[in-house]
Amino acid sequence: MATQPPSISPVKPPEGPGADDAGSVVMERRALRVQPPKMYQVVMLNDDYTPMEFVIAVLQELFSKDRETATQIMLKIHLDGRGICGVYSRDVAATKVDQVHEAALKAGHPLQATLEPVE
Ligand code: TYC
Repeated sequence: MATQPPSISPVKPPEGPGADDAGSVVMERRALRVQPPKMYQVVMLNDDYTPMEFVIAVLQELFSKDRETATQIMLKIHLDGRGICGVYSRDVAATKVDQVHEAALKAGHPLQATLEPVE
């Protein structure tokens, strides 16, 4: 991502009696506030067919979870219908969703994931 240069805006000098440099232009340097990037959570959805072990493996391999954490997330999805796998910048989150779908398709499972902006 390209960074914006500081904005420089011309400021009118004071005019009238007492203004010693009337007619000249003063350049004021104002730094732009840098906003933190918007973040996106990858949400995995439950289904009745994908094996639990496959979901655990996906969480370990694509979302860098240890086995215990992956198992807890998988069980949460199984019970609640959905669960958060991780929070990333938009491009990284979109890539993770693609990777989940690619791995599921290759293995013949209907596992689905989506991304949602974090408030
Ligand atoms: N519900 C699946 C089963 O009983 C397991 C599962 C968990 C599937 C999480 C998808 O995202 C998922 N085999």
